[in-house]
Amino acid sequence: MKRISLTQYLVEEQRQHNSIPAELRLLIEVVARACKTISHAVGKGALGEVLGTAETENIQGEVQKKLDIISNEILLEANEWGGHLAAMASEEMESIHPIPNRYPKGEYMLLFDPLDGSSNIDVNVSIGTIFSVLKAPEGMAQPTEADFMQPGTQQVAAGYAVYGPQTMLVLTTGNGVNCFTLDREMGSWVLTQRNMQIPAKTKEFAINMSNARHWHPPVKRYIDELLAGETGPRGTNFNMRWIASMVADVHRILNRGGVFMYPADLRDTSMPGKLRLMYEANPMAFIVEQAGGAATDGKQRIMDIQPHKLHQRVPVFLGSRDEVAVVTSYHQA
Ligand code: AHM
Ligand code: MG
Repeated sequence: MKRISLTQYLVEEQRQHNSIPAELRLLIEVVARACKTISHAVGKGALGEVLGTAETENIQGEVQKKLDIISNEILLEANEWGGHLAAMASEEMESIHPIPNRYPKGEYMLLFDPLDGSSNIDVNVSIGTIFSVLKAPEGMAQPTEADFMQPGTQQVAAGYAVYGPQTMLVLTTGNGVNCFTLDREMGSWVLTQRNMQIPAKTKEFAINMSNARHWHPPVKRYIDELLAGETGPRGTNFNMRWIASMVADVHRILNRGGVFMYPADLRDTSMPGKLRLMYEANPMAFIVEQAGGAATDGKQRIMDIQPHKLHQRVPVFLGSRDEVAVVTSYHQA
């Protein structure tokens, strides 16, 4: 088998479709390199003294794990000096991270959830890194938080790395979705799946069932119908999976279909859902749509949402097109 590296893929993509300018290519390569470093830290586990809780909380008041902080640092340091970025924003930092004045600035802005699925770190279950790339407004000396308030449709690239039995990088630049596997011995990313496609139909769903008593009626109706099986209104049996790492759940759905849900619920109307629009929902929505799936917040396409703050949360329904359409239609009824 002829091996195509991430670098070769990006160069050829640029030649054929002119879709990846040199600066964006550098950005993607730097992020991929940082993910390699994070993968290495994750793989060391207790031997690298990276497990357990740090003494700090992040902006959303969540206790940070050591690996949350380490991964955040790795991504910041890797991306600061290359000249490809104007600013960064992270789920783990209260405000945006401007590029220090000692370095040249570029035209892109990078957003990331450095380590998604934190509750799985210490139990050796798959976790990941999610990232999203926006363009900085032209002529800006120093981007502000307001410059990040762009809907997901403005993303020029998005991806995630999943740290599981294998480390993989899934990437879109708006021209389909491709998957690279980390060759741990060689230290290189090798193209292993081209043009991933999510089947439109599925019989598998993913939701945290322990929140069922808090759900709004449309979600309750939808899940009740799936659970009713072949004698219910859907006339078929559905299976359930919930890994509690969005990256791993989405990766399964990209490979064999399914619908992933993290809805808002009755507990707190001021905090709709758990997942964050800018670091989780938007990049995953971009990837899922590029693979032929759909992503809504129950009412509208996630990528059409106009953000109003950096750490905004949204309800998420994404995956196989037909199922996302059903659960979304129940919210409209
Ligand atoms: P995190 O970014 O703090 O790790 O939280 C996001 C994660 C998602 O990866 C996952 O889908 C969800 O939280 C799991 O939530 P729950 O613990 O309610 O099942
Ligand atoms: Mg997360």
